[in-house]
Amino acid sequence: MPDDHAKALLDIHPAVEAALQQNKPIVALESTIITHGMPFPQNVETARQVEAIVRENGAMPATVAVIGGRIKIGLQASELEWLGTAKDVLKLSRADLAFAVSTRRHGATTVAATMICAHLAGIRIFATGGIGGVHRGVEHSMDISADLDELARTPVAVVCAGAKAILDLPRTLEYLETRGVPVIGYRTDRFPAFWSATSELPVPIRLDTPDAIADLIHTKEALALTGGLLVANPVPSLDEIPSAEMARFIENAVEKADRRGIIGKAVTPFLLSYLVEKTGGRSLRTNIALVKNNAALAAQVAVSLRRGTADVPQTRS
Ligand code: PSU
Ligand code: MN
Repeated sequence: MPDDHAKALLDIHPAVEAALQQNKPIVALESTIITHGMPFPQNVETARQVEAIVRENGAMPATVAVIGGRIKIGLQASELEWLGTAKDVLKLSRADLAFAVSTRRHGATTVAATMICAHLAGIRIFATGGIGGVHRGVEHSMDISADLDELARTPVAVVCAGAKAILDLPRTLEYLETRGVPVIGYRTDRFPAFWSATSELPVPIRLDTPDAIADLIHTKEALALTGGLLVANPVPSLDEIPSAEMARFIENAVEKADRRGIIGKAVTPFLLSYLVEKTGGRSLRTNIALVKNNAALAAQVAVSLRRGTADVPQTRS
């Protein structure tokens, strides 16, 4: 639960507030995917559908964004629509959140910033598309998404479709291991690669049911292990673009970003929109399908979490 100082900076949507009061399942959703991850109008349509999917699976959606310096936990329909075309919306990670609030700006929250805001509001689970990670060429750029450190420090479970193969996936997994973040493959032994249901990389932990994931979350809390955890949920096979097919597009995109000198927080949005263009919209269809798939799983885990303390193994007497 937030302390009063933080709470004064949050606008919690009445429906979300009611769910919090009644201890009902809630799933946080990010907004960078709306403003910087997908083109209009698919961004708004998807955001609406994702909220509906969370509800259909028995949980309350809470899309997070900063509007006029207020941290919104749950958006009104009109706010969500506005975000879809608004200009001057900052991409907010941990480093930018206080600035956006103190200068009363608008901002969309990344995985890192959404985790921070969800935690302030008392929400324990969050669904997104893909997390940021260690970028290819990290030895030159030092580009490591703040999402990874956030997973290490903030106690929110993040459901994603793995990490995009525009990143250095082996190093992303190494970094998560170093920082002590449990990485769970949902019904898979291989780490999913966003548009592709699988990569070559083994996933450290496999779990096959929402209840098993909820049990792990309870157990981690019982052990006072701080930080979050990552659930990697493969895109449904009908919607995937196999990695061999995607590889060529990705090579081109990374090269192009490099040649244009694109750096910092502009890198991920550039790569995503370049790929939508080069795949003739196919990567966008896959992106939409995987976000929906993650919203459903996150809601199911949120429901399991609320079924009370699961059977955390007890000490034998
Ligand atoms: N994956 C997507 N679309 C996105 C992002 C990831 O398909 O918009 C966003 C997420 O908000 C993620 C962020 O947290 O990109 C990572 O950005 P960076 O690499 O700059 O940390
Ligand atoms: Mn970065």
